[in-house]
Amino acid sequence: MKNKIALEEHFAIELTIGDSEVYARPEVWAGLKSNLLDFEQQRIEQMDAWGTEYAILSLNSPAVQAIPDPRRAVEVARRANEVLAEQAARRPTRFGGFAALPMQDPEAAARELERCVKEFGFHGFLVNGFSQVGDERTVVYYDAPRFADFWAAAAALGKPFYMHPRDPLPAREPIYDGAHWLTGPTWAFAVETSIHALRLLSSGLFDRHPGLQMILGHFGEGIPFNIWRVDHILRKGRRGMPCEKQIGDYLRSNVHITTSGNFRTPTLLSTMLEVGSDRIMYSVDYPFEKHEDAASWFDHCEISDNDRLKIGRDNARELFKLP
Ligand code: GRE
Ligand code: ZN
Repeated sequence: MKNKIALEEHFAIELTIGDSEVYARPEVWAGLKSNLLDFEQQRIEQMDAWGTEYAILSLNSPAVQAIPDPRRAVEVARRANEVLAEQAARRPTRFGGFAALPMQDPEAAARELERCVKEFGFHGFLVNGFSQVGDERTVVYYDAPRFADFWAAAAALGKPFYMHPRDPLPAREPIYDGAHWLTGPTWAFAVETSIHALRLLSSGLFDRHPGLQMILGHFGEGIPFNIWRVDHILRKGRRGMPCEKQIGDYLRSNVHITTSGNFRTPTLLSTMLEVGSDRIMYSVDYPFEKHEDAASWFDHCEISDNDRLKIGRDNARELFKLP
């Protein structure tokens, strides 16, 4: 399929590139680094070769979220967003942007988001999970009361946000001791990200802002496959949960799910059965994943061409109001 739109495509700047090194074997790091820093060579060649017309780019992980000093987090976010804005302005038909935000300072994050949307035309923001604030061991999740005004400002802009993975802090996750191969994208990303997403979905955030839309990658980080059980348990007793509806109701009205890094037809079909094809969108997760792997699967998987067009392109066009 030509003219696909992809939404979880990453870049880095010199200030953040180091964060990605732990995720690469030494022999592939030079290539990954060069792919993250590049905007005009292999990034475009790969998009062209595998039929991605337009990519919404976002900063690598965890980057700004792992900078405990709020002033420094603000600085790095601004710098990254300016680099992205410049690249998107040079190729407006190929690149759009998601803002990186210094969630360590919710007021500054709201101001930066507004600047990115109004001045740079960004399509929303992407956060790499929780933020460390003040010191390396103190973390905040965004269902905390201190984010109330931030969410009101974000919802007023009418743009979606992407909840993207990061690893849990080692100090908080002895569960991975002696099994480090399960950290990162193998499994820990999905655990960390699905819990954060479930926190937001069950917090009442989407009752206060019914138009707010959250995007989850990797086929929803496991949530679609367990949503029946989550709600089944909570139907027996809500255990103090403050939201008004069942979590699956928000999943079907406030969440969009992408194919990033999870190129598998049974998984796609199951997600279509759970949330419908209107809420699924193509993504690659470049350069951590290959366009070739994503497209050679997606372009030929056994779904109707109607659904392929929706998932590959039209759902994103509609969500982001693209021409
Ligand atoms: C990502 O940001 O999507 C990512 C990483 C590291 C490894 C794999 C991956 O940051 O998909
Ligand atoms: Zn990613």
